[in-house]
Amino acid sequence: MKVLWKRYMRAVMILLSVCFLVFSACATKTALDDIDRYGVGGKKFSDNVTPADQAFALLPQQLLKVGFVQVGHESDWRIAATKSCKEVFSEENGYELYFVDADNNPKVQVEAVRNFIREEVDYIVIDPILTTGWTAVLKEAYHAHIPVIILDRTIDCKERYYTAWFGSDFVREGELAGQWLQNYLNMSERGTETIHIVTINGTQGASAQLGRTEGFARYLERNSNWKLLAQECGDFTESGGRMVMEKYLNMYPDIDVVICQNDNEALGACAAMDEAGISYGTDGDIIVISFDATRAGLKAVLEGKIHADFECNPLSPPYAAEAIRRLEADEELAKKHYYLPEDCFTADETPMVLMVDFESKKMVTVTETLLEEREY
Ligand code: GYE
Repeated sequence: MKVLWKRYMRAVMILLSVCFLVFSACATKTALDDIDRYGVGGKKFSDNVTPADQAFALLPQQLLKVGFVQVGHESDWRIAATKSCKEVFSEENGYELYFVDADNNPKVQVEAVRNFIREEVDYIVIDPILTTGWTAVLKEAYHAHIPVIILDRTIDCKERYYTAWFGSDFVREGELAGQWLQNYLNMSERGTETIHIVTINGTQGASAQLGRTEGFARYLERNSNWKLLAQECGDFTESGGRMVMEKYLNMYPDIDVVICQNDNEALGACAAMDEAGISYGTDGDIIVISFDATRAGLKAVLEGKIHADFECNPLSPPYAAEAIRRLEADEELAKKHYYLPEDCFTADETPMVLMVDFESKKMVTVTETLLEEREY
């Protein structure tokens, strides 16, 4: 209702201004003479453009207020997502952006959303830290008639309380990693050997952590020779990855595989192995698997430090902007949930073809050119 009222008031204001400008145009004739056949900034109007159209073009554009609450700045992936958000929701593009970096604190996220509601923003965009804790505040946004768009991680909340979600299939990412490892071990004739695995998990309770763990666990179940020694949280950070790996290296002398739930954790784990003098990577003893496929991660793939990297696309803000554009034009969104396109990477020159849920996916070979052209 409030949204409709705001739109109604905006339309009335625009109509009044147009009437005023058209009236002045007719009265003085000179005001619009210069733009008779040319719009603002020299843009040519077509011959049948009316004075009202020309007057409309002169009106200041009203900015759409968008409140965006980000997880934090824990990883390269996150920094790429924030950059994309700021580029997309710029003043130039017609937005007034209220941006909050929650520094990985779920309470700050909920408070930020409450402030957005108080500020009466037009849209709220949330990249949630955790799946839980959203229902109450999203109900408030719903009753204030502010559409909410969720990006990246998912939330546990009734679907009616948000308009759309754009992100990744985290379970599938975990499954792809599991299948890659299974094929790789078979190809290296280690398919029946006992394989000792450690994992460095992302932030506990984030859907990216839950999904990747669940997907990989399906392959742990299928391969009874795989032994999961430990899984601890590295919080999606480089320092977290390094700390957990240092601990693992002290506790387990026989690690075969380390699964890092993002590139920054993987880079931290590599640093810990370098320091301990442990060999890893394509020419070493420990197999390293990672997620995200940021430029830093793919560089480590090219250097042979990381064996396989499973992409997670951070560029969801343009999708949120497109959703907002459609909502502003009173168009329906075709779906509630949208998955972003993603690839899997190795340095192999003859890349493996993975098959999950009857869908095949050819892995992409990382090259110098690919790195140079990578957006994030
Ligand atoms: O993998 C990690 C980031 O939610 C998918 O969060 C995202 C994860 C991503 O910090 O690097």
